[in-house]
Amino acid sequence: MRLLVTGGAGFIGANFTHQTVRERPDVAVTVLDALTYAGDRTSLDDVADSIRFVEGSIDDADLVDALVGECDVVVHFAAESHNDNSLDDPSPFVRTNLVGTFTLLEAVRRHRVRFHHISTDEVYGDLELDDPAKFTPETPYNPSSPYSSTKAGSDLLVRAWARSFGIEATISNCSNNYGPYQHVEKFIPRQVTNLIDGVRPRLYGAGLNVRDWIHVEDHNAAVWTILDKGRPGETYLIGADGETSNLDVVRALLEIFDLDADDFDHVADRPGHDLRYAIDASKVRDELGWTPRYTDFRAGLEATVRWYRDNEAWWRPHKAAVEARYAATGQ
Ligand code: NAD
Ligand code: TDX
Repeated sequence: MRLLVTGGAGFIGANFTHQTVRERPDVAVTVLDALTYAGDRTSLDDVADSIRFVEGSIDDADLVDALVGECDVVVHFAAESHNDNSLDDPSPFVRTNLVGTFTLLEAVRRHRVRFHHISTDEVYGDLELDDPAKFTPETPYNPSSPYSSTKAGSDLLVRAWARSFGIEATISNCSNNYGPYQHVEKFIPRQVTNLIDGVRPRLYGAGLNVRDWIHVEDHNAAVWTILDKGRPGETYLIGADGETSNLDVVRALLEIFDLDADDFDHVADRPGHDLRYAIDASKVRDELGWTPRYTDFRAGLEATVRWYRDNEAWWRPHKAAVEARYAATGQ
């Protein structure tokens, strides 16, 4: 199989590329990545000899047409992915998440290759803390931020291209990922690297917001399950029953660092901050037989802390710029 992975120098895409090289020796991987501030070529150092890397943007129609024409399957991770950045400047989100996805879909339509679109649970908006409900594939779309609205728009483009043009596409909407190679702008790596630097963790608002954490290896294993067994035209929700409040995540990290449970600061809340996400993953579990392996969140956090301790050379170059951006919003 010739596989085109967009966004393979980012967090989830790099882990997906590692997993694919490790477990699927029959797959020839080409990574297309624009190496934005969030992309890091060194995340692929360990597999550099086993893949082809192309630096370029998914909204470059000629480049995308040529690369899609040479592959059998596209897995589309590339996106602007950070909510806080989307509140500061939505324009790259529209360009990459909407126009970039459109550009890929047009190439897929011309070349009739299989397409898997990576999306997020944030397209469904948020849930109340005490609501027993979880997101299902039938939950109406109700995105809150420029990020999640552009992801929602990209999902709708994929659905329309599948229905109107008959492209062979699947979509997965996953909950919050954690693990190695996650950019230090994101919640868990930001607090871990702050703690390594002796800086107190920063909680937006009261910290009661709930995220449904899944290890990135489990997300990517589910993506492979969908590539192997998923039905064209279908949407699959991926999650591992990992609902945890931000406050509890910070308290767990403080314990791992042997610090007092109150050694953190409350900072300005995110405007429009989604309260709670929760995924009902029964379709991918029951119909396709996927099960998560990293179900001990505390053990996963400890392993992630070890990874950031052991890989300071990877994250250190990004840390100061990220903190300068947060300082500007009092966060
Ligand atoms: P990331 O920001 O770490 O990586 C994004 C990658 O895309 C980077 O390598 C970047 O250089 C690349 N990129 C950005 N614009 C591009 C463009 N125009 N052309 C080519 N490459 C471009 O993001 P991530 O956390 O790895 O997320 C990957 C995908 O998974 C996204 O589609 C995101 O919406 C989705 N997702 C993420 C999570 C999560 O918790 N991180 C959860 C569910 C879904
Ligand atoms: O310093 C912080 N303090 C804090 O309390 C940061 C950076 C975040 N937070 C909060 C905001 C959220 O409630 O932590 C939670 C997680 O924040 P992010 O890591 O920014 O993730 P989130 O906004 O939930 O979105 C993530 O999951 C869904 C990814 O970034 C998206 O790409 C994915 O679609």
